[in-house]
Amino acid sequence: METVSLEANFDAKLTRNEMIEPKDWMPDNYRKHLIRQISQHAHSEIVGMLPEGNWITRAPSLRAKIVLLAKVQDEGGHGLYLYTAAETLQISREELLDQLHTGKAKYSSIFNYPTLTWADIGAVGWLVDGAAIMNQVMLQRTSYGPYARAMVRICKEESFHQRQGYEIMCRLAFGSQEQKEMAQDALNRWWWPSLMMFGPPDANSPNSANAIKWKIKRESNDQLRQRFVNQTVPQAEFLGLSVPDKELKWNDAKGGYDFGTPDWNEFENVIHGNGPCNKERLAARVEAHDKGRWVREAAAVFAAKKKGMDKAA
Ligand code: FAQ
Repeated sequence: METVSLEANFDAKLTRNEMIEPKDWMPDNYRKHLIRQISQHAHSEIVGMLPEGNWITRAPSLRAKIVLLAKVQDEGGHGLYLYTAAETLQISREELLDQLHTGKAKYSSIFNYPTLTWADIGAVGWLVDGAAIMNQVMLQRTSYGPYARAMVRICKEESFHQRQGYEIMCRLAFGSQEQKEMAQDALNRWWWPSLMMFGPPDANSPNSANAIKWKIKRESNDQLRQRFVNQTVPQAEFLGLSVPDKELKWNDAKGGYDFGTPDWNEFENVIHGNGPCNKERLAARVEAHDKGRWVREAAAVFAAKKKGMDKAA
């Protein structure tokens, strides 16, 4: 088929809201856009295990430890689904990981902030997973089949993650004065970075036009950020905590909250490698990858031997 009719066919599929599958023809820029977004998303899940993993040995009860362990393992699983989805776009796992380890590929800005207290684990579950779900619900209807199907599974687990975080916040906010102060301090530090997770304002988002045109993103960065604020402020009120934003106020006319502007200079710094924990996070991933080399080699040798034995049988 001629490229023109291939492209017309691709556009028609998008118009009919049909999914694009790995064997379908797709424009090269669509493929590259997806590799960028899906791999960034996968890296975020894997790097996102680090700030929470930091607290597994210090969880305040056996129950809290088991729940956190399960959550962190889920994040690892999400990373694997997403790497697999990205691999269907003609790029290898090695190449994707190399892009992360050399700093060529980004991962979510949020994971470059430290988890200083147990309340931070509550805030990460409540706010970070809350923001992640807000973004990922629309991605269940993204136009690329393997990505959309991965998101369906991921969203189910993220809901549990958000609830476990809110449960920790409830315990602290309704606990002793000192615990309530810890919860407030965590909210103060995680609020603005959570708003930054949605990406730059629409007017400064270079990838959004194509993402919307190709139905990769169904809603814009600002729309999702607004919905997150509308949903989360009443949850903070229920906890008796105050959102650290002097400009926050309900706006009847728009049926949502007005809120202040995140520090976009800080955001730019963080996504360009200069946040509080960027170097530590990347070094931890590179070290884990190097230390896991013997496992990958042993698995490859075992798989090759098994293939040989199966052939001989
Ligand atoms: N951090 O033109 P846009 C989770 C970059 S999963 C870092 O608006 P786009 C689960 C962007 O890449 C969290 N970089 O880009 C969990 C681009 O640079 P590039 C991850 C960011 O793609 C919870 C440039 O800025 N979720 O948390 C960020 O249209 C707890 C211009 O931006 C996803 O990845 C940022 N926040 O929109 C795990 C969801 N924002 O690539 C463990 C899928 C923007 O051109 C514990 N991704 N940039 O060099 C998306 O929906 C989109 O990619 C956005 C960005 C919304 C993140």
